[in-house]
Amino acid sequence: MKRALITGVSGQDGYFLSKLLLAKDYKVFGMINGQSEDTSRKLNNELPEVIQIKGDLSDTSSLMSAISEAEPHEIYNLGAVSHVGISFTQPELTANVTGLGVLRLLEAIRNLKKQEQIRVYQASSSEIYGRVREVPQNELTPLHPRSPYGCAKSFAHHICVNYREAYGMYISCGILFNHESEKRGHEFVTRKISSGVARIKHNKQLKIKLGNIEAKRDWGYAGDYVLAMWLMLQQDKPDDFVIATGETHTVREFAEIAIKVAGLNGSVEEFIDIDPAFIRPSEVDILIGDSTKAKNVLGWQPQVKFDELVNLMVKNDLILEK
Ligand code: F7E
Repeated sequence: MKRALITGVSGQDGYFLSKLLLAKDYKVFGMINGQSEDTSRKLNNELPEVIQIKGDLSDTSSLMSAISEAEPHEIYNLGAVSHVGISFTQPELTANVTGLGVLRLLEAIRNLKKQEQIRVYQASSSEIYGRVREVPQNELTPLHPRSPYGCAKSFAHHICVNYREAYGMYISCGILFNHESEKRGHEFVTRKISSGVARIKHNKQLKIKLGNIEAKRDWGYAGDYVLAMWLMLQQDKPDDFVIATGETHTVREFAEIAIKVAGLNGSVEEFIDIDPAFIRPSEVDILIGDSTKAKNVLGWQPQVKFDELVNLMVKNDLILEK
C-alpha cells in the first residue's frame, strides 16, 4: 500500500487530494500543527480515514518526526500562509512558512537519508509570475512576484529546482493557477462573492465589500487540479508543470454571473461596494496559464468551465446560507 503525507491537509486542496488518494487506496497521513482542536475535529468529520500527524513547516524537528512516522512514498507540500493580501501584513511569517518551510521539508528528507525513497510535490503558484512578462504564462516565463507571498513561493520554487539538480531528488512543482470550489476559504474573492450573493438573496446582508474588481484571473476547479498533482508524481522524471484553464476573467465577471445564479436582479454596482481596505499595495493585474505541457506529458486537462464553477459555488452557498 502506498503512503502519502500531505501538509496543509485541512485546506481546500488537502480535502480534494485526500479524497483522490484514498480512492486510489493510499494510506493518507495529514500533517496539522495540533494547536487547534477545531481543525482536528473538522478533519476527523470530513476525512475520518486520514491519519493526523503533528508537525509544522516552521519546525524542522517536527517535520523529521512526521516523515519518520508516516514513512511516505510521496509528500504533497500544500501547507502555506496562502492569502496574498495577508502576506503584506505578515511578510516575515509568510516567508518563513511558505518559503523557508519548503527548504526545511527538503532538508528533513535529506537528514533522514530518505531522498531516494520519497517523491515530493511542491505547490508552486501562478503568483510567482506577478507582473507578467508574457501572456499566457508557461513553465519558462520569467518570474516577477508582486507580493511577499509571491516572493516566498518564488524562493520555494527555485529551491525545489535546485535540490532536484543538486541532489537528484524527485521533486515536481505544480505551478497552479487559481483554483476554487465549494470548499474554498471565505477570505478568497470567489467564495466571498458566492457566499455574499447567497447571503444577500436570503436577506442576511445588503452588499459585498471588495477591492480591485478589474483584476483578471485564470480560475479552475480544485477537484480537477489535485489530479494533476498526483499525475506529476507518477512520471519517470520530476519536472515543473503549469496547471491552468487557459481562460481569464475579471473579478467583476465572476460577480456578474454569481448575481444572476443567485437570482438577484441588478448590476454589480448595486450589490458590490469598493472598499480600499481590500486593495493590495501591488496587484497582479492578469494571469492566464498555458498548460500545453501538462496536457502533452501528463494527459491532464481541466474539466469544469468558468460558468460551471461559479454556478456550483453559488448553488452550494445558497443552500448553506438558507
Ligand atoms: O484574489 C482581487 C484580488 O485572494 C483574487 C491564492 O490561492 O491564488 C490565490 O491568490 C483577485 C486579486 O486570490 C477582493 O486583489 C478584489 O486580484 O481570491 P484571491 P489570489 O490573490 O489570486 C493563487 C494562485 C495562490 O497561490 C494563492 O494562494 O481578487 N480582490 N477584492 C479580492 N481578493 C480578496 N481575497 N478579497 C477581496 O475582497
